[in-house]
Amino acid sequence: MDIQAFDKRCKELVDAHEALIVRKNQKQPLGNGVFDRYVYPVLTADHTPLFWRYDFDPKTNPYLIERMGINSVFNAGAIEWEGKCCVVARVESCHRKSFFAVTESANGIDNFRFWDRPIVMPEASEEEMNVYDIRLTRHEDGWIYGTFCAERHDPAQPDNPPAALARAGIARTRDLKTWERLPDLKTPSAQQRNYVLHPEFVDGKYAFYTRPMREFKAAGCSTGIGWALCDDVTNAVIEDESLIIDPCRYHTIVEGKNGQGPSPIKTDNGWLHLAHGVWENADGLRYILYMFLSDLHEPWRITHRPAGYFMAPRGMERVGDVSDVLFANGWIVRENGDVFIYYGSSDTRVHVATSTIDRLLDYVLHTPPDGGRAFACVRQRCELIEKNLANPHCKSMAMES
Ligand code: M1P
Repeated sequence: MDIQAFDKRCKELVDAHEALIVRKNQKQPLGNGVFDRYVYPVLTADHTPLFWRYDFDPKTNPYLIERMGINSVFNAGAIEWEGKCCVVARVESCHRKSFFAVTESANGIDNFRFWDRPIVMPEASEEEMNVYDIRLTRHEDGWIYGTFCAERHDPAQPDNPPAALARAGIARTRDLKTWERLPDLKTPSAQQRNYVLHPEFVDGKYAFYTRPMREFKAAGCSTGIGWALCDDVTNAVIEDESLIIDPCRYHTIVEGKNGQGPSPIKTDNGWLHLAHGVWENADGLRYILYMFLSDLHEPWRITHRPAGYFMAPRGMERVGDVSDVLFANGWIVRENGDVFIYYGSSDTRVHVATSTIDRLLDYVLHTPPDGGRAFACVRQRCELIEKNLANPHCKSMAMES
C-alpha cells in the first residue's frame, strides 16, 4: 500500500472511531418506570482505542492491518471519579485473555473514552492465566479496592485443559492507575468468583460477600451468596463460609447459581443490592439481574426481596459470545440520587440503565416477594387485578364494564 493509501485508510479509521465515540445515546421510550434502557451500548470492542489494536507505522504495518484485535468489552466495575463516571471494563482480546481498562464519560450515558493505557494489574503468581469481572469498592478505610476473579489452571488436573480454578483476587488503588496487589482472599471453598468487599467495617472487620462453589462453572454446584468477616484485608482469610444470605432455590431465578453484583449502595432504608441469578433451560444458562435490600446494621440480613428478575436480556442483549446473559458488577450513584447501572450483555458489550434511589427503593420495598408456588403467585396477581378493576384509571382497559 503506498503512503497516500495508508494515510487515507488511517483517516477513515480515525473518523469512523471518533463518530462512534461521540454518538449521542438515547433513552428507549416508555420504560417500566423502575429504570430506563438506552438505544446504544456504551462500550463495545470498537470503542477501544485504535492505537491499542493497530500499528500506525507504515514501515512495520504497510497494509494498516489490525495487529492485536479486541474481541469484546463487557462486565464492568464503576465508580465516580473526579466528577466523571468511570467504568472499568473487562476487555477481552482475541486470544481470550482479559484485562481491565478505565473509561470515562461526563454524563454516564455516552461519550465514553478509554484512558490511554489499560490497567496493568500486578500478578499474584505466574500461574494466574486470566483476570475478570472487577467490583470496585470505595471503602471507609480510604482505599478503593478491586475484587476480581483470578483464574488459573487446576494443578491437580494437568491432563485436562479446561480444568480451571477461580481464585479471589484483591488489589487496591488511590488513583485507578497504580494498583497494589494483595494476596488472594482465602476461603474454604474450592472455587471463588463473584465476591465483593462491603464498603464499611462491620464489627471492626472487613466484610465480604462470597460465592462458594464446588466446580468452576456448572449450575447447581453453588449454595448461594455468602457473607463472612475477616480481620486483615492485606492477608484476607475467611475460615467459616457457612453463612449463606441468599441461597439458590428450586424453580426461582436463582435456581442454578447467583452472585453479588457491585458493592451495595447505602440508603436510609438499608443496603440496596444488585445481583445476578442463573438457571438452566433447554437452551443453556439464562443470566438475569435481580435486586434485594438488606438491613442497615446487619447487612447480611435480607429484609426485602422483590419477586423475579429486575432485568433480563432483551433484543440485541440476548445475542453474543455467551448468549442470553446479563451481568452487572458496576453502578454509580450521583449526589442527586440518580443511579447508573452498567451491565454486560451476552459477554460482548456494556450498556447503561438509569434510575434513581427513590425508584429503586420503591421497587424493592413495595414489589411483592415471590409467592413460592404457581397457585400462590396467581392469587397475588388476582389481588392486584381486583384492586385495579375498582380503580377508575382502569375502566377503559377492562372487558367487563
Ligand atoms: O458467561 C456468563 C458469566 O459466567 C460467569 O459468571 P458466573 O460465575 O456467575 O457463572 C463469569 O465468567 C462472567 O464473567 C460471565 O459473564
